[in-house]
Amino acid sequence: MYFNERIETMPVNALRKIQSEKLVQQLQYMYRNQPFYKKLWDEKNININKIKSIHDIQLLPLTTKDDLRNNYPFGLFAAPHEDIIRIHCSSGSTGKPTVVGYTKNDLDIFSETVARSLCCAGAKPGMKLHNAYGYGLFTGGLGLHYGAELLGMSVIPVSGGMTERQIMLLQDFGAEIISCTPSYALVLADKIRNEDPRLKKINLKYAVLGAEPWTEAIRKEVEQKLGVIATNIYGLSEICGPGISQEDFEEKNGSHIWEDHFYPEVIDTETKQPLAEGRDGILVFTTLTKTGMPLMRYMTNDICCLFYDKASKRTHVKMSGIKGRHDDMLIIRGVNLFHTQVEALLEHHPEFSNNYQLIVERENNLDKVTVAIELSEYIYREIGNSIETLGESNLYLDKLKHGLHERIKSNIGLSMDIQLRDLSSIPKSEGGKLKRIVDLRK
Ligand code: DLL
Repeated sequence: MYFNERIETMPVNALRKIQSEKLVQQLQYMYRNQPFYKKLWDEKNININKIKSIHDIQLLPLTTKDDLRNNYPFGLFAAPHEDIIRIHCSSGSTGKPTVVGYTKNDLDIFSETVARSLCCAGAKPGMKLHNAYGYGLFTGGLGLHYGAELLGMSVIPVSGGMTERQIMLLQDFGAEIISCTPSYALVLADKIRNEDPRLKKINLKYAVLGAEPWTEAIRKEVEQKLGVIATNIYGLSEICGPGISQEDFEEKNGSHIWEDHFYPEVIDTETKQPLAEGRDGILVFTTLTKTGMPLMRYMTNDICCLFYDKASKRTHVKMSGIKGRHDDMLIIRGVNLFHTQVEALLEHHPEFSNNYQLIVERENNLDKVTVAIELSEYIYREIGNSIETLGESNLYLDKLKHGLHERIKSNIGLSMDIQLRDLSSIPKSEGGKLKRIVDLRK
């Protein structure tokens, strides 16, 4: 039931003591090894020696995704390069990703917190995990993989896609637990139910779902269609990866944050001041034990609230589901996407104007993005007429569309439909501003 019972059920006061001790050590380590933080704290006249308790953390400035971007790729690494034994990335808001370096110490923490999360989700040593999170730069695949191995499970590292093969493996290998995004769980469920309505050949009991926001309605649907208990796993690569927090399979009312490693706060979106339990705001994390790339008060931009659940088996604070974003990041089929990433790919392509819009829809339980983009003026010399008049079947326009589709796919990893539009045809809102994202999902 627990992976680390002593820590997971530790009284909150004892947890605070550990957090304070770890914070003091982490601050000293960061000051010595991360020139970015040394400069920041020196400039703000912050004497880290005066910070003795976790309650003093609010004296320290916040870290943002911009800070990571400005230090791309390795500027925030605290350990020497020979000690960085793995690198992961997630989407940045421009063409460049956000980079995270892990030491052996960090990967041990990563595996431990994922092992705790899997237990919390219902897993036991000896069970099989069908891991359908993507393996690669994304932290989902490898993160779940090593945590499950540490717990003593056998891992089936299927990764994403190839749905038919996934179903065959689920039927033949009899995995009890699946990990994937909630939207992919629904895709699998629908396919399985078409062939095997009574789930006779499927042995799944639990689903560990995350990497994108989901709702109670989706939980019900996955549970009913796959015959599982579905719980939420949350995380972000900047702080570690999946398993920063996890829901208990019997409680299903918020995810425990493993606070002895990741200290959470929720701050007001305007004042950036800490909010009390139960109030929604921006989730902020401090790593207390990392050595590869520790971060102090990192703004995740995820909106949620924190609360202590006295009726829970574990003492660690819970977070609600993610209720939105404070920035304009989209999550499409588990891939984080900023519209500015598409914008960066339009540079040096004078055929396109700067007027573009991402239209997000849901089709068969999967998100679909269409890029509507206006052509630039000079193109009309090539095609001689408006797109409206030419219609769809124009070789030159087809080539343009195909080129952009391929550029987006190979840079961002998502296949998007391209809709070419005539100049000034995308409606602007009041004030002449073009709405970059039109989200038509429910
Ligand atoms: O998505 C890590 C992960 C992998 C979590 C597998 C869970 C399972 P990133 O690619 O860095 O890392 O994206 C992090 O995804 O800030 C949230 O906006 C969103 N996110 C992650 N988990 C959840 C969740 C991984 N359970 C960003 N609910 C985060 C809602 C989630 N949003």
